[in-house]
Amino acid sequence: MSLDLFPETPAVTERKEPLAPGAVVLRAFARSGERTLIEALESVIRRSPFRCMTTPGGYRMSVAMTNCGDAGWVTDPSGYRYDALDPASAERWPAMPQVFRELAAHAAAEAGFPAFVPDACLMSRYEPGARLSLHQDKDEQDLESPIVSVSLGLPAVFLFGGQRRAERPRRVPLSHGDVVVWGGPARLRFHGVQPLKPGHHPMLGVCRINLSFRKVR
Ligand code: MD6
Ligand code: FE
Repeated sequence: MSLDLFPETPAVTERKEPLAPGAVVLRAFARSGERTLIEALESVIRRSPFRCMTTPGGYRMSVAMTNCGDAGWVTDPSGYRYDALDPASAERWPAMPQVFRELAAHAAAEAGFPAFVPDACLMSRYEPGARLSLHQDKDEQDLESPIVSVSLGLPAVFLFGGQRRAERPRRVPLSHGDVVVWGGPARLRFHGVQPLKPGHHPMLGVCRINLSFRKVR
């Protein structure tokens, strides 16, 4: 019999959970670097703050977004696009912090996608009630590279669907520090986020933040 007098807290144990061919959840993967990650996040949003964008259909998104890296995803009544400039400042998006790039590359490698070099990080802030309806991430020229999606702050239910919108999605609870990677045969799967439940996170307060890394060009 082995006596484990000092078991690790389950919440900080890293584990890998397969979701589908080409898709995996890396539990607690971003926990060890959380402080530097949040400091880097704060420096980005000082220059390019979160803002609620408008969809081409004229709806104001409940999720507030910003970007860092060479290309930033924007939506406005004229459509969706990647743009090198932040429309709010007419300046380039903030550079992608090194800790962001390293985390994304390391997570992708862990998921079986070596040599991932993201050029865009789409940052999303969810307040209670905010949601993201089922969609595909398909505005990128490079569909060979995976999506690396980092969850911080309040927990959420991620919806991971199939290649068709009509396929019933799996409900995947995500907590602070969890990373989801999907690529290869899973790259164009539909996915979304259920309305955020109220709560308070000790580091980020009343919100969830998602970092979504891509290679756009
Ligand atoms: C998530 N986010 O927040 C998943 N997609 O867990 C996304 O799928 C996403 O945050 C496109 C743009 C921004 C996003
Ligand atoms: Fe997405």
